[in-house]
Parts: sequence; C-alpha cells; structure tokens
Amino acid sequence: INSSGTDFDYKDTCKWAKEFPMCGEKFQSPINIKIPNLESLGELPPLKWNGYENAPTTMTLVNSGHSITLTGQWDDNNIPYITDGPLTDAYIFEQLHFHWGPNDSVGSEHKMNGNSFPLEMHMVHFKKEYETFSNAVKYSDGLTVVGLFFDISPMGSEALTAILGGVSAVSSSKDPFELDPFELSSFNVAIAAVQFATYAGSLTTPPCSQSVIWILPINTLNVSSKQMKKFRNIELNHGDTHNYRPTQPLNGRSIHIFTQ
Ligand code: SG4
Ligand code: ZN
Repeated sequence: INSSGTDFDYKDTCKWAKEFPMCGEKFQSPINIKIPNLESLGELPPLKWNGYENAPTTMTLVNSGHSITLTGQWDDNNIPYITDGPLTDAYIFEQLHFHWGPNDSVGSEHKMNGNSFPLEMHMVHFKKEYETFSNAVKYSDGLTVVGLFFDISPMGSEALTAILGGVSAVSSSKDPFELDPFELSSFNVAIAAVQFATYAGSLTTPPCSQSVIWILPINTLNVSSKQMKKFRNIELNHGDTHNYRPTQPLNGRSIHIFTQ
C-alpha cells in the first residue's frame, strides 16, 4: 500500500482497513457459502437477463493492475441489464473482471462448502435508479455482482476465448485494448436453469463499500489449463500473483437461495 492511499496489494489484505476504513466493517465480501445452511427465498421470480444478446459497438479490455476489466459501449436501449430474482429494479451492466491465483487450488474469492475454484468472474451492475456506477456505490442496494465460478476442464470455455484473445496485449501494459465486440449472452446461457445463492455484502477491493447484492450461481463453467496460464501471465501491481481477497466473517447475515 503506497503513501497516496489510493493503491493496495494482496500481500496482507488485513491492512486494507487502515487506509480504507470500510474494509473493516461487518458485512464484507467474499464469504464461504455453506450449501446446507441456505434458506429458501421461496416464490421468487426467475432472474432475467435483458439485452445480453446485443453486441456492443466497441469493447475494451484493460489491465487495472488488480485484474483485467472488460467494458463495452452499447447504443441507447441496447445496454444489457438484469431484473427480477432478488432484485427490485433494473441493474445495468457496467463491467466484468476476474479473480485468480498462482495454481488451480486457489483463485476464487467466494468459496462453496469451503472449496475454492481456480477462477471467478464478476459481472458488475448498478441500480438504474441511481443513474451512475459511482453514485450507486453509496447505497446498500446500489450494485449487484453476478459471480461465476470456473473449474478446470480440458475443453475450456468458448466464452472466455474472445476475451483471452486480447489478453496478451494487456498482460504487461496498462494501455486499453480494443476487442472485436461480441455479445455477453454466452455467459448467462451457460448458467441457465440453475440455483443461485444471494446475500448482501461489499466490493472485494478497497474501498470495500457495502453496496453489493451478490448473486452466485451454484454451478461451474469450464476453463482449460491453457486459459488459466493466460490469466497467470497477467502482470499485477506490486508483483502480486493472486487477486482474491480471503473470505470474511458472515456476522449473522443470511444467505438465500433461489432458482432461475
Ligand atoms: C476488480 O479489481 C476490478 O478490476 C475493479 O474494477 C472492481 O472495482 C474491483 O474488482 C471490485 O469489484 O466485484 N470484486 S468486485 O467487488 O468495480 C469496482 C475496476 O477497477 C469499483 C473498474
Ligand atoms: Zn471482483
């Protein structure tokens, strides 16, 4: 952590709270999801993905030094957003990014029954009512992040191929790289008809704002060892070789389950 107070590393995440007080608050993320302890949310409508079949006009990949982040520009009315499930309003897609580690036994931020996965992808959305991402972060229901777990499989993931096609350009560079635009629906199609866990938590990086409704499908997508190698080649700030925060105490929060 440098003296400017705007940067952080993953060597001792317990130190984050010194410079970023919200990282020391009670309802932090990620957490361990214990499947047998889940409560049912009952008659929830299915989560709805809207506009994910629309390709953006431009798509950009950037190495933030803490992850690689994918953003896109969509024409008005074409922006992807999610509704229903546990959500009370539309949540507009902002960006997606990844968390990984130095080997296959670690990498994901959330755990399922104490198990880690080599890769976790976060699709970050903000509540439409709050108009912008930076404004939405100030509210407890401002953001929803859909987290997807990936497990090793020789086939790998078609959906990741398009993103990883541009990864070598940003592995050792902070310059944004323009990808050939593609639609994001391959990800939500892959998690159709599964159960989800949901709970209230925080951003998993400083400033750790407690503004996130987490939505985690209880199944995994595939990533190949070759694809994982590309993630591990990405140069992170401070020589970090992982970018997952350890799980945080639940502190009495309930985790609810619902189906799509
Ligand atoms: C990653 O570091 C992303 O690259 C960040 O996005 C993101 O910050 C951060 O994770 C925290 O998000 O879903 N893991 S998380 O809680 O979205 C924000 C950027 O730096 C504020 C754009
Ligand atoms: Zn994340």
